[in-house]
Amino acid sequence: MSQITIESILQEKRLFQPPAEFSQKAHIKSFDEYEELYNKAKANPQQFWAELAEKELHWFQKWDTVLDWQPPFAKWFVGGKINISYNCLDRHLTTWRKNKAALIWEGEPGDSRTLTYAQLHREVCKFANVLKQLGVKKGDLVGIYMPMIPEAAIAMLACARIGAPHSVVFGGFSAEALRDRLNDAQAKLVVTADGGWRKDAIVPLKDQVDKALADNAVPTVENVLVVKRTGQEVHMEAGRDRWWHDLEKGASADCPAEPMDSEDMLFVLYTSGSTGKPKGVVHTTAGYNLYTHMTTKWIFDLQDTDVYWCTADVGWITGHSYIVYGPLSNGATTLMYEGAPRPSNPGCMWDVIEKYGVNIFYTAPTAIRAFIRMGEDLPKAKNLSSLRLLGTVGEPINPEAWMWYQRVIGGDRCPIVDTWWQTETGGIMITPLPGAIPTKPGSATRPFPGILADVVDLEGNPVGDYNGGYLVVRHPWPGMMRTVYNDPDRFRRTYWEHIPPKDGQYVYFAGDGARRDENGYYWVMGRVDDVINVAGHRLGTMEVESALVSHPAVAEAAVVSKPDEVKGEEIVAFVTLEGTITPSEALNKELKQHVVNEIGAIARPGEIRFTDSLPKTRSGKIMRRLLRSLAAGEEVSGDTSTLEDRSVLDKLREGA
Ligand code: 6R9
Repeated sequence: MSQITIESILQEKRLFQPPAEFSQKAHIKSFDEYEELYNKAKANPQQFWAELAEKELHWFQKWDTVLDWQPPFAKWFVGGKINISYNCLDRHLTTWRKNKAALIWEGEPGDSRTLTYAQLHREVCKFANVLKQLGVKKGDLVGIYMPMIPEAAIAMLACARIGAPHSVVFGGFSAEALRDRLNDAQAKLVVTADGGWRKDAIVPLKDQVDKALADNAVPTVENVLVVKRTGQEVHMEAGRDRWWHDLEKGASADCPAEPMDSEDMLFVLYTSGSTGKPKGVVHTTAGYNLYTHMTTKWIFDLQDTDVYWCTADVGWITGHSYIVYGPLSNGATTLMYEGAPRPSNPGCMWDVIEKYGVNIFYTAPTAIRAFIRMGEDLPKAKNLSSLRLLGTVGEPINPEAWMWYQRVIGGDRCPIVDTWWQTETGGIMITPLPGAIPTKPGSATRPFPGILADVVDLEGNPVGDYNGGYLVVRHPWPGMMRTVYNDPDRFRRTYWEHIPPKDGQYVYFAGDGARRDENGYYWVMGRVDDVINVAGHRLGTMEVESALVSHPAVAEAAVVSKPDEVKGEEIVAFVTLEGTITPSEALNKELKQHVVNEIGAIARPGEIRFTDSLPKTRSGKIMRRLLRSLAAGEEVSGDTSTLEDRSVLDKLREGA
């Protein structure tokens, strides 16, 4: 859970006005202007979005119906024809932006590349033709498992260009996790690289793909395309695997963008939920294009000369919406960085800002906390004066980390946008508009125009100011997820029926706890379900438990989190062992590694505690609340009367 408590809200009186100089040049210049937009959108959301869609995007054919809402299924801009790759590339070529830098890339070993809009367009067209040659057709799904190199963005845009939905799997996921996702998505082709650089070492991506596809484990995959990045030896399976550069050489650079229906699927992105396997979050074309376009424009206040840098990985939604689609749709210069702070270069982020004169910097609280630990000297040794706006995303930010970010990185001159949103929402939902909305450290402030947020109890009643409750959204918005891939029932249950609809009014349940203060500012407290947030990465406790239980020595596992200074939360697993197996240090290590093999390094438990039994209710449910207290080293408080066997708790305490 977040470090932000009700006390910190009540005590947090610091308020920072947008600097006048910033506001004068901003797209949205004052609080009044924000309120006007907000009220206009609230009065008639459909008209609000339709006007922007007309003005801001290119359409092959205009829509007939702005919104078709059959709760919980929404369709936006029905009847329209559009292509997001066209909006991100082609339309800029007839303007002065043709030779503007679209993508600046910096590799971890220090190599770099810049692609102008014309060059990026050419690369995307060529790769789209490669896909076509290999038989990829409109509607076929392409898996992308890549390091942070330009080809990742090129592959995404090429898929969008020909109407092949993509499913990007984060390069830090294991072969097993990759296999599950490719299977669920029924991928026809996989795009990968021999490897990628991560903290001075090579991540062997192609080896992982080989493992994932071994023994025909993903029968739908026909081809694997491999980018040569690191140059190490890799196995190439005859008839299946091909080098990107070999095929690209002969490909034509002429590939008109396919006019897509507004509601054609653009991508599936897997994310963790509280139960079962990861969900395939489905986003479609037109609404997602409009929503990421508008949020990027107004929240990052993009100006034509800006260099904009979002430090996320393209394997997450933040990379999709705010490295690739949102910035490029706006004709911005987006920076992509392969590296991360590492012992050989802890100050590398500040080097990149200085080298390229970055103006807008968007990162995560866990990164900011790590920067704080590394000390002020590193950023202070660099020239960061190009920065004019800072952003954060991924988890609640502690007010003191916010203050540090503002002072040390922002030089007390840059507004901070603390942006709350989710894989499911497609784009940012609650956020300051930097020239318009005064900020309070730790608050994501106000809903974006067109977003009707609220805080309610489990029956759906508004809880009023200051009271904790569940964060919900009351009206559909263009960037919202459309369904869970192949599982519309799960979509309905998870997001729309958790809080029962009242008088036919459905509300979107985000899974976060929140409070609203007297200024209408939102304070997001963290997840209210069994989703944990380790270093900004979403993990379901169930996923980690399933991974542990899949080890032959484990009988039962219960996973909770405890607060961690840098990562936000850390995984603590309580494990009971099979039959005669006895706990040992070696087994402890082996189980941690087993979780890494099953899911990836992001899920490595910080701590595994062996126990004889787990605390359960009479109906057999594991009482995680108790385990959470134990893991955090707190006194177990609250009601324990439903515990079946009280001695379990005493034993666990003794073992701690
Ligand atoms: C974009 C992204 C979503 C969950 C979300 C919430 C947490 C994200 C936040 C935040 C407080 C913020 N979260 N941004 N909490 N303040 N500014 O991170 O998507 O990976 O799907 O995670 O992250 O708990 O529900 P995703």
